[in-house]
Amino acid sequence: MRVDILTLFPGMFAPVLGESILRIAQEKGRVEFHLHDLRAYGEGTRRNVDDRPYGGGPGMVLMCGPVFRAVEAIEREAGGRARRVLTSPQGRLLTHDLALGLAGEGRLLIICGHYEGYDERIPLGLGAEEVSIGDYVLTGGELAAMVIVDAVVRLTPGVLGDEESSQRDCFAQGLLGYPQYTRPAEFAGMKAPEALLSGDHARVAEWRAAETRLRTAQRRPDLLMRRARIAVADLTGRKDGP
Ligand code: 6GU
Repeated sequence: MRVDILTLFPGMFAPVLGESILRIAQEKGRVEFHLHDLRAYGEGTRRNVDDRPYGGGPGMVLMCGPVFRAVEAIEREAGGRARRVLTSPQGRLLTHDLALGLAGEGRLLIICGHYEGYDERIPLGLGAEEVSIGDYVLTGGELAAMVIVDAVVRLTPGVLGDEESSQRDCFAQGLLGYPQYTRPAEFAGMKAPEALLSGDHARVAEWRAAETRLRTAQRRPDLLMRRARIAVADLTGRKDGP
C-alpha cells in the first residue's frame, strides 16, 4: 500500500512512522509513506494556503487552490488516483470497519484538515471522504491522520505476525477485550483470577467470554445494540441493516 499525506506539518510524522509496527511494515515492504508539504503549493511569495471565511467569523479557512494543485501533483507522481480522505471533526467516525475498508486499498491520500476549517469545495470537488477520530476537536488534522494510518496499516495483510493477528482484535468482533493478567499471581493484595491460573483451557475460554460480555454490557452497551441489530438483519435477510 502507498500512503500519501498532505500536511502543513510534515515534520510531525517522522517520529511516529519511524517506530514500532509502522516502521516494521515499511521494512517489510508492505507500506510506503510519502509526505507532502502543503506550503509548497501555497499562493504568492508568502505561499498562503488559507484566507478569511466568506460571511465573516473567526479563524482562517483552507483554500481550494493549494489543495487541488497538491492533490493533482501527488497523484501524477504516484501514477493514479488514490482513495482520498480528509481529516475533519465533521467527518464519519473512524471505526474498525472503516479501517478495514481503507486497509483494502492499494493507495490512500490523506489530506490533513486545518485547525479552523476548509473550503467545502475541497471534499466536494475532490470526492474526499471526511473522517473524524472522535467527538472532540484537535488543533490540526495531523494527529488524526496518524491515528488513521496506525489503525489501517496494522490491518493490511502481512503486517502483523500470526500470534498478534488482527482477527482477534476486540473490535473485530464488535466487543471489548477481556482483562489480562501476568506474573505475579498476587500483587499488592490483588489476586489474578483463579480461572486463568487453572491451566484448564476450556475454563479460561469461558471466563474470558463471560468477562467480555460483562465489560461490553457495562461500558459499551451501544456495541451490544449494534450486534443485536446486525443479528436481526441477518436473520430476516434484510440488506438495510446498520
Ligand atoms: Cl479528523 N481533525 C480535527 N482537527 N479534530 C478532530 C478530528 C479530526 N477528529 C476528531 N477531532
